[in-house]
Amino acid sequence: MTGGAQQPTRLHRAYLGLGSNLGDRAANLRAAVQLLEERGVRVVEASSVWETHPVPADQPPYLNAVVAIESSLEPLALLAALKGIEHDLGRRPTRRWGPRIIDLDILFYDGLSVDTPELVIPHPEASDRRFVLVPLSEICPGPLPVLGRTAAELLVTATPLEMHRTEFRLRP
Ligand code: A4P
Ligand code: MG
Repeated sequence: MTGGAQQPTRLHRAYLGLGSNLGDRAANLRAAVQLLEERGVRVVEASSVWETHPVPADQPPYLNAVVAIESSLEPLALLAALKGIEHDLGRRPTRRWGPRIIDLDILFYDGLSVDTPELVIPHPEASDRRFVLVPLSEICPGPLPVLGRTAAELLVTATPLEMHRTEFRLRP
């Protein structure tokens, strides 16, 4: 093997879903964005912040948003980084779909399909959730990776959910 120039780092593009329904929800979302940037994950686009009715309903309302990122992290390394940020922001394991300080989900990653016990991409609920599809439609108007349909098309049949846009911003 010859020495020489290093391979350029390959950047991947992914979409992340952000949610919070405990504590200072807007501050939690902003802190997550800041920690992503500090850990080398570049946030290239950010949706509005939406207040959304919780699913299931026996918990406080959520703030939800979606960001597009660029990162050299492979999918499992990105998942580990997200879990680390959730932990650092104070999230501790609770029941599935229970209230949380912060939830960071990988919705799409390049054009990749993954189906393993630790990681499923596209996120299995992405195509039916208004709290994902509405913010996603703001920053990704074209066909979604793997699914091949736009968020607006999927919204036609998505389960109804009360939600409204807020004045909060993910970044200053
Ligand atoms: N995991 C598998 N695939 C992924 C992926 N693509 N991204 C695994 C992130 N994680 C993924 O997740 C449990 C495990 O899923 C992880 O350890 C990872 O290995 P979790 O975040 O610890 O638990 P969870 O969030 O309770 O489970 P899940 O199934 O991810 O729930 P969701 O789908 O995130 O739903 N209502 C409103 N209005 N807004 C919300 O944001 N969120 C939820 C949580 C419920 N209701 C909501 C909202
Ligand atoms: Mg989750």
